[in-house]
Amino acid sequence: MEQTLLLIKPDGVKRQLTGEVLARVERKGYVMTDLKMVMATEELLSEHYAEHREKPFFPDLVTYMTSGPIVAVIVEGARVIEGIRSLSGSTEPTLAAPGTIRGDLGRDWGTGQIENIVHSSDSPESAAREIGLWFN
Ligand code: YYY
Ligand code: MG
Repeated sequence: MEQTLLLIKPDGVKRQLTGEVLARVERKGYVMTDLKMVMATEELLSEHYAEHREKPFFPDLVTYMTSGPIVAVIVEGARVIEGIRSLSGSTEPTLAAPGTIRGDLGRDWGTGQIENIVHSSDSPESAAREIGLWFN
């Protein structure tokens, strides 16, 4: 069965949205096969966000992602990679469709840094790589 990595980012954990996010995942019929709370390191984030390492927003992204604990979850189900991306919604909370996690719950604080509650793997290759990184 297909697996994907879901992260509830520090803003989601701080705002006590962990249960809300996981409830949506469970109601959709997906199964959590592993879950833990972790503090991310810059080294882990450099690997996780390898494609963004050279982007101008990367330092602020690291500050955001290390601002508190993250809940990391392996989610399993048929077409779960596409499914969790779809439940998550598009990157910017302001533009994410209502009904999605980011669209319903994401805030735009006007600070420049996008805080969008969740990360989800975007392809089978990313899912395998990211599950390996966060769960060894
Ligand atoms: O996959 P997804 O999380 O929807 O977006 P990406 O374009 O891969 O960016 C990863 C992560 O980086 C995004 O969730 C917030 C942050 N980010 C940012 O802070 N500023 C940007 N201009 C683009 C992305
Ligand atoms: Mg991405």
